Parts: sequence; C-alpha cells; structure tokens
Amino acid sequence: MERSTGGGDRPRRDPIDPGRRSPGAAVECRGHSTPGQFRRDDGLGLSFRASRHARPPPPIPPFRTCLPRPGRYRRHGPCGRLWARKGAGAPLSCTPIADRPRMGRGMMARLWLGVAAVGLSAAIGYGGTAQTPAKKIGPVAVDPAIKAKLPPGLLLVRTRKSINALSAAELASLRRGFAQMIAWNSAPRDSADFRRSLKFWANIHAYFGAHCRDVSGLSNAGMSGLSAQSDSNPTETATWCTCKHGSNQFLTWHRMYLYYFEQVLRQASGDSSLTLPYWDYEADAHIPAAYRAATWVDGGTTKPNPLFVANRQAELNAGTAAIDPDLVDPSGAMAQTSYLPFNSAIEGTPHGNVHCATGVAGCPTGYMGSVPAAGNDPIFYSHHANIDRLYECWLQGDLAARLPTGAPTTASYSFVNGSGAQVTRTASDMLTTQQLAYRYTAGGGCPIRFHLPPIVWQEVPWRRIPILGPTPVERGITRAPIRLPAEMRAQIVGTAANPPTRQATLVLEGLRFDEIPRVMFKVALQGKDGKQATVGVINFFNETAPPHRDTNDMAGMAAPDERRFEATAALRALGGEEGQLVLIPTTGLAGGNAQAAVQTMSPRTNLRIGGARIELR
Ligand SMILES: [Cu+2]
Repeated sequence: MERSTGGGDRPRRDPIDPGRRSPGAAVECRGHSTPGQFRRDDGLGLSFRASRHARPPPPIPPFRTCLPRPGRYRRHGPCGRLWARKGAGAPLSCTPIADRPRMGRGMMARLWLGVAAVGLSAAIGYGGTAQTPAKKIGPVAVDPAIKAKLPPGLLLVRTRKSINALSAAELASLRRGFAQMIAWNSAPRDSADFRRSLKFWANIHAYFGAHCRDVSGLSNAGMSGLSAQSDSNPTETATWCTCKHGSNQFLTWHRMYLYYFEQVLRQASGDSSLTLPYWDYEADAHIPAAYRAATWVDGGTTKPNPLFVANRQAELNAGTAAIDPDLVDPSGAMAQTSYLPFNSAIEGTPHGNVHCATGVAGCPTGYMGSVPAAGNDPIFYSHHANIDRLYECWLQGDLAARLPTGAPTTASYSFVNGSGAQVTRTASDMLTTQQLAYRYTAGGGCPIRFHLPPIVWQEVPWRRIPILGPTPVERGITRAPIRLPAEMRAQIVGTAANPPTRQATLVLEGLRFDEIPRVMFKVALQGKDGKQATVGVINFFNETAPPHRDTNDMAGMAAPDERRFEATAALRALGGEEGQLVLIPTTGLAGGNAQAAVQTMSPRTNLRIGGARIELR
C-alpha cells in the first residue's frame, strides 16, 4: 500500500478557532495511510478518505469523485503501487523490471519500476466531478523523446517522491547529482558541462546582471557566493532569465523547467532511476533534514552536503523552527475551478510565501527570497516540484475543465537536455504529467473540497462591492473596520430557508510601497466577538523578479498590485455585518509574533493599500 508521507491525519483547522476541529463546513478527502480505510483515485495514485468530521452526505454524495468508479479499476499484483484504469481499447499490464546494478558499485536497485504498456492512440476518458458532467478529452501525446527510447507500446512511468521518503541510496544519488552540477559550475563556458551546471540552471530562472534583474540586488543580505552574470552565447541568450512570474505561464513554464532540470540531474548523478523529490511542507514545514546537514558520508568519506546552503532563514536552517502553517496552506488555491485563478493563487500561497520565508530575512534577501538568486539553492527545485505536484493534483480534479488555454499552451520555451543540448518545446507538450511519463506519490495539501450546499461554479464575478478605502499599513498589526451590506451577507451566509448561493473573493487593491517590506502579512477577517479567520498571505516575491519580456504573459491576469483571496468561509464566520480587516506582519515562522516581525520590516517601506472589495461569483 502506498503510504502518505505523514500529516494526512491532521484534522482541518477550524477557520475561526485554529485549536478546534472543523465541524464540517466542507467535506474533504485527504491522503491517509491506515490500511482499509481509503480508496484510490486514478491518475496520481492519490489516496483519499472522507473526513470523519464531515456532515452526513446530502442525497447525492458530493464526495463521489473520491471513489473509484465501480468496475473500472484494477490493481496490478506484481507492483502493488500501480493502480491502472481500464480504458476502452487500452489494455494495461504491469511488469516489474528485474533488479539491476546501480552506480557501477554492485548495489542492486531497491526500487521496482512499473512499466505500463499503454495504448498510446486510445482516447483517455476522465470522469466528471460533482460540478461538471463526465467529459472525454482526446489522445494525450507522450513526449517523443521518451517514446523513442522504449519498446513499442511501452512507457516507463517515473515517480517523484517526498524528500523525506527517499531511501539512503536514493538520497545519495540526489546528493551526487547536485555535487556534479555544482562541480560543472567551473566547466568551460561554452561546454555541454557548463550548460548542465547548477549556475547555468539558476541563470535560466533569472540572475543579477545585463538583460535580467539589475545588479543592485547583489547587495541584499544572503547573496554571498553570487556575482553579476551576463549571457555570452546564443544558447545562453535563448535560455537564461526566462522564468515566468506574475504570469499566466507560471505553472507551465516551471513544469517544463523542472522536467529538463530533472534530466540533467539524473545524468549528473549517474543513476538512471533518479527523480526529483518534492518538499511537502504541508505535511512537515521544517526544512527537510537532507537540506540542513552540513556534511554527509559517501562510501566512508565525509563530504560537504551539496543540498545545504547557509543563505536561509537561520531558525529554519537549524531545524529549530518550521514555516507557519497558514503560509503553506494550499486550500485557497485548491478552491479555484479554472486555470488562471488557480495559477495566480498558488503562485502566491504557498509558492511565494515559502520563497520569502526561506530567504535569510524575507524577500528580497537570498537566495530563496529573491527570484534572480533562488535557483542557486538546491531546495528551490524540491519546492517547485511540490508546486508542480499540487498543480497536477488540482488538474486531475476535473482535467477537461481545468487545462489552460491560449498563451499558456501555445508558448514555447528553450532549455537544455540531459546531454547539454538546447531544446525548444511548446507548453502544450507538457500540460499533464501523463504526457511526460512521471507521477507523484501521495502527499499533503491535495484535498478535494466540496462546499455545502452546492454553489455557483463560475469564476466570472457577479458583483463587486467596495468595503474599504485607502489604508496605510502600520508597523505592527493593522486593523481597518469593514461593513458588509446586508444583501451581500444574505448571498454568502444564507438562512435556514434560503441556503447561500455565492462564493466570495476578497481583493486588496492598489498595493504600493517605497521599498519591499521584507516581511509578509497575514490577511484576516475579525468579527465583533474578536475571532479571526485567516484568508491568505501577502508576500512580495514577484516584486523581486526581472521585468516581463512578453505581454502575452499578462493576458487574463489580475493587476500586479492586487492580491486576491478566497474568503467565503471567513465571511460566513464573521457573525454579523460589522468586522475588521486585519493585517499581521510575519517573517514566516510558525509561532512567530508580529512584534518580532516588525524588527525585520523595512523602515522605508511605507506600505499602503488603495482599498478592498468583495467579489461575489
Ligand atoms: Cu519559485
């Protein structure tokens, strides 16, 4: 049985009283590890169960998509990890590959690889969710580079695991891979080896220097070891400083970036079974031990741990503190039902929050807290693997309705493959992990949430209601009174006779500052009874990014000075028309307090918001 990596049993926190278990405002299904209590979903191999604290199901159980559709699944004995779905005309079989030597050291691979024979031309059907009827999508093309290496009809599906679930041998391979990529930093500039170096890959994301972000950022805290860079040949010009932030292609670009990074890392490690692990901070928000140790022992020799960098927030890097759970909670993103709002929501929380919390003193300090420096920290790649995992998890909730359209599918990006050769691919080649023949083990943060009772599932705003004017953000906790019109409350909260019909988004508009504040701000709503419900977090990671090169990036995006938060549950919990909008500064540590955060806050930030509104949909 697949085991979740921990945390799957953690009850959902009540939005008003974090110490109390939710009485069942939503039915949710979470990764769970007790045998016999859960069923499998398809695609990701995720396991789910209905929350014990859920209300009794209504006549049509809203969690039905958590259950396998009867008769359409089977488990393959030899590799018990794989649940395959019977598709029309797509016979599946599962055969373990015999153990094989690894690293030329006589070690035998411990990992059994599943080989699924897939009828590639068969249409893959996906069932609908509680919100949409069942839909079919057309054939999904598999990466030709993968297909070419396999016998006809065979497809090797690789599995990305949690960093905390790697075997000693797998972790050793990961370390050898990063050590080799770091060694390639000093390879000749125009060589394939330099194109496979960690420096080259960090520069693909972004760097300080000509044609990217200005070099003034090098003087921020935590940038030791970095220097100004500039592209010096056509491959560097085509690939460097191409990351997409504050863009409709945040998810598609980073998916392809990781895909080729993983190929290079695998080549560098000498282990053909290596996959990129993910950092599942919802299950455990400490920096994983693998990234914190200063040294490791390789065959009896003590070596520097290539996964460690000193340039991180000290308490996190010492393992004495974890990231605040509110910062890593993906539920606001997971509540979205179409690509663009999801792409933006997850880029903020948990993505940007984890960046800013991991940097030495918030954004824009290094490495993780600054876009041009982030790729120099090996944990960056596991952070993004987790974002990619959450993306896939969300996509599979209703694939046909959630796949992107427009620029995020037609854009092409250039990277370097495992041989160090430049490759240019279209985003539509890589929309699902199935196309790329990898998958993720179950982890935290992938709840499928269904709000009760059913509400309107459209992203189109129905009404915009201003609730706050221009407001300065204090050096401390900011409290601004808000008042919800009675009619709006009725739409969101409802009564016994008239159930609620709308979802609400809280939008903070016109965010301005003179200098990036370094701290983040938790955004909460507080009722007259003093109870607070956190709706989200403001971070300033995107403000450290190089300027956009392509205006197509912005199609369908909200203004960059807006922050949007799913706020339906918090507004329902407000308990009346009067309340407060509360902004609480944080450095991102669990248990941290606002007074300590003020010490980190830039004295020159002069942060203010232009106003706030509620959007009903
Ligand atoms: Cu990132």
